[in-house]
Amino acid sequence: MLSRRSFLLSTLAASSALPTLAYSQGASPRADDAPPTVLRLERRSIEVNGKPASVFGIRQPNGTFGIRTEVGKRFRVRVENGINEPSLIHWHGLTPPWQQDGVPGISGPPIPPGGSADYDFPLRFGGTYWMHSHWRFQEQLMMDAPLIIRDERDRADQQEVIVMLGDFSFRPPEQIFEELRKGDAMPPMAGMPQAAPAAAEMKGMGQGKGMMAPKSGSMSGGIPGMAMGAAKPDLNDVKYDAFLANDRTLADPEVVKVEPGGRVLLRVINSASMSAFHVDLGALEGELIAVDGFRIAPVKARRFPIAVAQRLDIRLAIPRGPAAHPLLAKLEGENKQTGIVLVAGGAQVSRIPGEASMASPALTLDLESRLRALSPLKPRKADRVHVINLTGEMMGYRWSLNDVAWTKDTAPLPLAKGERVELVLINKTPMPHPMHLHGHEFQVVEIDGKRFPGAVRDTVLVPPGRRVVVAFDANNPGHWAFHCHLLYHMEAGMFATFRYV
Ligand SMILES: [Cu+2]
Repeated sequence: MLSRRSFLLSTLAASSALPTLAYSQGASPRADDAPPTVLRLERRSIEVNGKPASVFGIRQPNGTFGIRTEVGKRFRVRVENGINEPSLIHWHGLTPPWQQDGVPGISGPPIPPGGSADYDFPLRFGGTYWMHSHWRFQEQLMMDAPLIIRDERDRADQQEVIVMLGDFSFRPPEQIFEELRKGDAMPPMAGMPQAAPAAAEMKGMGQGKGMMAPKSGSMSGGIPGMAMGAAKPDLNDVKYDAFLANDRTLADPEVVKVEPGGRVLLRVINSASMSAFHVDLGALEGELIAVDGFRIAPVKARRFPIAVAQRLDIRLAIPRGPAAHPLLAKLEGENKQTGIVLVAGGAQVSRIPGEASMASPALTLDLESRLRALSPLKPRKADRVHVINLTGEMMGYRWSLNDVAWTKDTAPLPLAKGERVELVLINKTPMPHPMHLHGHEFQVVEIDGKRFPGAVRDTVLVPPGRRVVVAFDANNPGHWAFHCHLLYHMEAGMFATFRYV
């Protein structure tokens, strides 16, 4: 553990921005500063499927989950670790000095039980972000919260509604990971006795229309060397007990009162550990105005894909007249769903089943290829290109980048300050991987050989067999993580770092 003094010294050496980060037990803020916003890491109890569940939470002393602040302000936060294990919180999508990025062993040490850490850096952009633990499997146990930075898109006549999506299991995450490694939780494969009912189920699902079989029917995954083009994507490694929207299932969903004829800014955060969804607005048409916090040319639709760790800002116009408007999130490849209900004018809320009549398709890049950034990167030739193959297999649950499963001894990928960098992400596996870069926003500039000025964002989905190129400017020197945001893939080693000073 670094002392406060040595940490400040190393921070000062690395940055001229004078951040006041201090990882030490009981450190107090500088006397000349206003008190920072306190975020407490805590244990809490929720009810899932009628049973109590012990999970984590990140709350201010007044009970607010996470933080809402404004662009242009500084992010002045003290994290207090109130749980009986180490933790460290990552500010997903923000661009802090690297020592404040919250990745244990890369940005700095974890906060010990009873300890605290102070953060102070400028907020460069508005938008919908989130925070989550980067320590072991704490994210699976809901050590996460919204991080909203208000800007001009927030209007006085518009109601903000936040939806945090999650996947929940009563099994401890360590056990889930163990089962994945041993193959206990693997899908039944062709030739195995369990495969028969699964195959029958798949046949009953109707072919074509891009409909994907549920995981139990997916026999392609886990077969190494299988031809990518012919294989159905292998989805949903983990069998979850429930899918949550703001901590609740559809058996008892959150009901939000809205004004008939009013406007809503819906901020959807996919904080699930392993699960991608389609956000289904039902009869309402939504206007997608930002992805991962960054503005895009608006896209109108009733259904939007959201991969793990991504965010969607969607404007809704609530119809006049009393009505209940369910906002659902449908698990890709299966018929499971979760969601909340907007109620205008005291309408009755009828029960929504947790299972839809039809399975949802797998996420595609159809929307991604149509997105256009409102503020794209300046066009520029890449100074450096990293080709990063997404590699691995279900067998033994081995996941890697360029066939290297990351360890502390893995050398960082090189780049240099001031460079335009392009990452060529090629998915060689039968599973989709949502890839996240820390400390920088990137722009999607190519899909399967077609160049276009796509969305600026921080997490991009690379489906099986696809090639996605993202570009970013190396403008935030430090040591940064780049990884698949599927929690158990990351833990298995689908992770790399970039280092430049
Ligand atoms: Cu992955």
